[in-house]
Amino acid sequence: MDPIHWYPGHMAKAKRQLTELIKYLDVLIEIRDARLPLISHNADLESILKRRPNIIVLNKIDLADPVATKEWTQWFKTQGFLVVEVNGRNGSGVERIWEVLSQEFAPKGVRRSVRAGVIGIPNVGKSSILNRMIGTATAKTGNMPGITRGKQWIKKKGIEILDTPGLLPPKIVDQEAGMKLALVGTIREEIAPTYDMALYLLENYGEQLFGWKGNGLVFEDMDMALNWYAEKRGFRMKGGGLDINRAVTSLLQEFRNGRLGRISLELPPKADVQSD
Ligand SMILES: Nc1nc2c(ncn2[C@@H]2O[C@H](COP(=O)(O)OP(=O)(O)OP(=O)(O)O)[C@@H](O)[C@H]2O)c(=O)[nH]1
Ligand SMILES: [Mg+2]
Repeated sequence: MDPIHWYPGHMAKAKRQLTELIKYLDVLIEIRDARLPLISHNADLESILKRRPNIIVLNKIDLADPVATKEWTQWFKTQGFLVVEVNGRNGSGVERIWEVLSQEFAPKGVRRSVRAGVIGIPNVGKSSILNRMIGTATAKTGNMPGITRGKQWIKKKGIEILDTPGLLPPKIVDQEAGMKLALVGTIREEIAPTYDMALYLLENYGEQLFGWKGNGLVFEDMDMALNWYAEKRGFRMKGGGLDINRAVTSLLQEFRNGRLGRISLELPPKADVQSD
């Protein structure tokens, strides 16, 4: 299996940009993937993120196992975090972000508005959530002095949200984290090893997704499982052979859009032990 590479240069640049961004912010709204709540957080940036209070938003709950998501929310609360579950695609739960912001951070008296910004790794749903938040906001405010032109703040309930999200690079601690980040679509397509990802998915989640055993199916290896999937979907080339490239693409796509079911790729530390 080829390792997924991430270049240190990107991290240095991200650190600089984040340090610059948080100067203007009082609160950070960190979007994480509900299927990967810890792996979709970049621990290298902790020292910067810690400088501001934050709200953790678990997004894409429609794709995650609902039981696991409940456990995660509980786990984060126990750790003292403010946590909100949302579906950035249909907007459910997004109003709750405004509520938490205003309950926890709205200024008392005549102080200026509290400023918040959305941050997160690629493809985690930052823009979707921001658009939903903006959609329900009452007023837009103009450019702020000192901030790059073009950036706007959206105001509601005494809170101003920066309309541009901050991007965090994903942190790939090991091959497994890399695979999971790639599966949820956070790693650039060009460097994502799709064939290995498909095999990894089948190996670790195939039984859960397809219920092979119940159907009396046993595979010698995951290449055989991939053949089975190609056959099942009827992916054949002109000559009649199985179209494995198409199977790989389709499997990953079906996983990403939830067609194979709701599944979480990471469980809270305690539940991890219990499920063994
Ligand atoms: N199923 C599902 N899809 C979502 C949800 N939120 C966002 N998406 C989808 O995820 C993809 C990425 O969403 P974006 O809002 O563009 O994510 P982003 O973090 O702004 O991505 P970058 O700007 O590329 O880093 C899009 O296809 C969205 O439609 C969600 O809650 N559920
Ligand atoms: Mg975006």
